[in-house]
Amino acid sequence: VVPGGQNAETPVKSLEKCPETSPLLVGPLRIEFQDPVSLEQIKSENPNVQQGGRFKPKDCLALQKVAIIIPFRNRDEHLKYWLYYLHPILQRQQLDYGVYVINQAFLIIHNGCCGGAAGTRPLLVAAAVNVSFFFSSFCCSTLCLWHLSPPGVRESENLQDGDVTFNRAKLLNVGYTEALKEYDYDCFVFSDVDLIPMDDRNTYKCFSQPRHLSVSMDKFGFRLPYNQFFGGVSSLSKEQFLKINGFPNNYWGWGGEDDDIYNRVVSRGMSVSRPSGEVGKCRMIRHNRDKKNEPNPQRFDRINHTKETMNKDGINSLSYQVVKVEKFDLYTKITVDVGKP
Ligand code: BGN
Repeated sequence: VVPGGQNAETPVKSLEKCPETSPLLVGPLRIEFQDPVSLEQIKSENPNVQQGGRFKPKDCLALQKVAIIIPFRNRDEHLKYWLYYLHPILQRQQLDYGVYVINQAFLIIHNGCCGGAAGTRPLLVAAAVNVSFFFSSFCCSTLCLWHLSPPGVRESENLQDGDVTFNRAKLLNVGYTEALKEYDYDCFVFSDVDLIPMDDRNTYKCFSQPRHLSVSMDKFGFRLPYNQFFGGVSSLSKEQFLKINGFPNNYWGWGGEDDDIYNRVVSRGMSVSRPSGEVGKCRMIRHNRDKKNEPNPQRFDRINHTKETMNKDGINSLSYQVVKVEKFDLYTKITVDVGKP
């Protein structure tokens, strides 16, 4: 017993840092999308993943705290494959991580189809987020997102995904913001839901420069489609993300937002880091073009003006409404209304 009454014999159990390269990695992986996978199966194969899709290694202190942000709408089949393949990989990579699926919805109260909902009365949207708002007869579109039967009670099963144009980059900004409310993440990996790495040495972490991870996609013949390509999967530390004022909020529809992000990175004097073409191989799950994600005709003009717009459009101008936060076994789903063009 040392002076002061503290017991010097009590071993202080402090975890050692995990090694720079995880000893658990296996290298190339077989990735295929033939056989369906079920959430139950994924759950039982990943017993150490905690609620909300969280994990940290037991035997060492992870080098980075990584939030994985997935912009999402209507792709549950893809999400299952993503969870099936990525959870084992991310655990082998010895990361302290959480998976955040940012689901784009749109709040419209449709009086016509929400029988008995005429007049003005408060509608409580998810008590958890403490948002309430009023509706009256002002909005009437083809869309009924919230179907009211008992007054003031939302029937979430009537939630539709919205007839509004997709906004990938804004969803990524939302993911960054929401993940930080939950944990002190220092690294953010932004991943499309349909991209699966084919080699676990492609570590989903941050580097001294913003990183592009999906460098050799099967869709592009396992090559970069062009040198400035920054789409698919990328990672930025909190610091790097803030240095570029986050991502643009005004790219509605398909294309260009990743080029804008690339422009931001370069214009702030950073460069893009990449794994080798071998380690960076990945597969994309084939799919038809989504509805309401048509190529954005403004993208050509927008990416020509990143330098002028990036200071006022980004994480500093982000506004959205959280509709609900759901903690599932394998991921956290955050449904948001990001508005419309
Ligand atoms: C590019 C798109 C990217 C997309 C890649 C790969 C644009 C901007 C105008 C040139 N960029 O052409 O957003 O990730 O293709 O599909 O359309």
